[in-house]
Amino acid sequence: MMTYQQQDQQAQQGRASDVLDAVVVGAGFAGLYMSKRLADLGLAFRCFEAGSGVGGTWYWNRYPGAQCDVESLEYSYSFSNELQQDWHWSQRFAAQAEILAYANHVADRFSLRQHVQFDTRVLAAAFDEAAGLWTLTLSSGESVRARHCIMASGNLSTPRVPDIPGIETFRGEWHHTSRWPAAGIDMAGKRVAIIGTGSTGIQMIPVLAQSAAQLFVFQRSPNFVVPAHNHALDEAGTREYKSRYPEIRHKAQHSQYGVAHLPVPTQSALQVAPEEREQCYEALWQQGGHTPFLVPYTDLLLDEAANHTAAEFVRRKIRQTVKDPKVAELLCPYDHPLGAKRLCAGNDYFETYNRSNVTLVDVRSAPIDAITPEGIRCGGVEWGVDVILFATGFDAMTGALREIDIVGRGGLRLADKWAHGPTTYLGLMVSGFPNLFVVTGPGSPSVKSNMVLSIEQHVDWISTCLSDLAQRGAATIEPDPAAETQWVAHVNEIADRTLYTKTASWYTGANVPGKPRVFMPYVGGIGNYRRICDEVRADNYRGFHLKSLATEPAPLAA
Ligand code: NA7
Repeated sequence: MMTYQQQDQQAQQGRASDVLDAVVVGAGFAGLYMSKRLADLGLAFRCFEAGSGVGGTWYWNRYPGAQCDVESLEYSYSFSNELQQDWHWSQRFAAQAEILAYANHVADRFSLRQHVQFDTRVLAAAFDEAAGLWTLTLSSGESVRARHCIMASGNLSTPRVPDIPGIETFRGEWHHTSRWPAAGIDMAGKRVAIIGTGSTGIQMIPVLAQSAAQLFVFQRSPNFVVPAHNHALDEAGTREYKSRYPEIRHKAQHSQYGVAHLPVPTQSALQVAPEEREQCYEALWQQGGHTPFLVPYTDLLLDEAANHTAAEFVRRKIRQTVKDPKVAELLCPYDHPLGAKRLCAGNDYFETYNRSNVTLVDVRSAPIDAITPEGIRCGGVEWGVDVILFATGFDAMTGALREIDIVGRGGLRLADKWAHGPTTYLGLMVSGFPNLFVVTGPGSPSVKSNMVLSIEQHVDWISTCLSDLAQRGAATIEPDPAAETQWVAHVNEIADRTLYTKTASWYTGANVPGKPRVFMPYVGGIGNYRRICDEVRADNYRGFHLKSLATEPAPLAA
């Protein structure tokens, strides 16, 4: 296809030849596949990545125990059959190092590294309405201009260290789990504190307990954890699975969560006899993994009484596993329905609290007052430690976009537009910000789905859209404000039927002080979502405005 550069030249609009067709921000799974598609289209583009390597989440989150909670054979690209047949996954749930190796393999296999400028953070992006171009300011001091700006900057890429007084006085070392030093941390013989018991803390705690002399777990809110039951994948099983990949991927792409192996529930948890329900939960507990536990019944995430049956089952498991009844009770979550916060998958998580070198510190009843030179002080008690690890989460979904000063049409700042919560059309684009695409943005299934498949779906949609724009000679695409408003209402309406919106979590922005409380992902199912995106495109980009190179509006669907 003819690139925009060529079209511009042909149109003799006198634009500078340094104008790119597109820039991609981030070289994680989204940025890599986006780069592949742009290269296939023959477009002129660059990808900018703050890290020194590819992999995004899996580049940054190298803390001990880091592991995916979606099965490896599903949490992988589907766009190349050769790739999915050739790559060998060793574990049911791959560990960080293996997923990072996979991302590097993909980068090499498809010659993607040449497009990426590493160690380069995008600081600002401003839209020049007259030229129809984005100008990006980079940490290297350079700036680049491009027709399209594609944010592949991730949903969980802005780490959050809580504002606890005294951190600068601490004599030991401290780290956020998502900024783990490349050389690792020697825990041997050390007194280690971990603050936070979300997915990250739950993965790390059992591993840390094996090397630290003493491990102090500072828990504010307990979480529901089901066993991962990770294991090595056997060759025959993998071969058989791979032989069915086309059918499996198709099923996943049209499912609720983007995971093919989950059964579709047919009955309410309240319709079945208690003994039968218990057997069902027990079987899921033995099977392991977090997603199956969310879907045995139709209403676990819709009805509090139904949810209570599963929550009670897990609380019973905690009490059976943890020997000290007081510790067991502290580990039992009561403040949210099971699954309304991310349901965690653990490896011997509750068992770890039976170790003599592990102490659970309840910072709900006695919050952390300060970090001192020697450790952490809670409710007047000082816990002396050598290392503090912050497993305190992320400014999720909007954080990475908020870190970039994004200015759209008429000087509109994205931060201002989103002051009361993110609004998008389809989670893909924002009105007032022409040609700015967000891969797995708020308002799309994103974190409530198998991220790799959702990334592929968005990247495919964006790539097709860019081809369509070029073919029509359209220079810009931008959502209509009314279409955006309707989409946001639709996302909220679906979310409001669930228990997600009744729970303070990072899905709702509740973990970041001052962040607006809005449930951000689309939970209507990734199959439905894909259908809607395809229909919008087939219906002549319904709800979008396309404008031609000559700045005249191109014919549009209403
Ligand atoms: P999460 O799930 O946001 O967990 C953060 C944890 O840190 C959570 O237990 C918080 O307790 C705790 N926290 C945060 N601030 C504080 C302070 N000031 N004091 C004590 N405890 C605190 O982040 P993760 O990294 O574990 O997981 C993020 C996602 O990554 C995960 O869901 C997967 O999708 C992958 P709180 O619950 O706020 O009381």
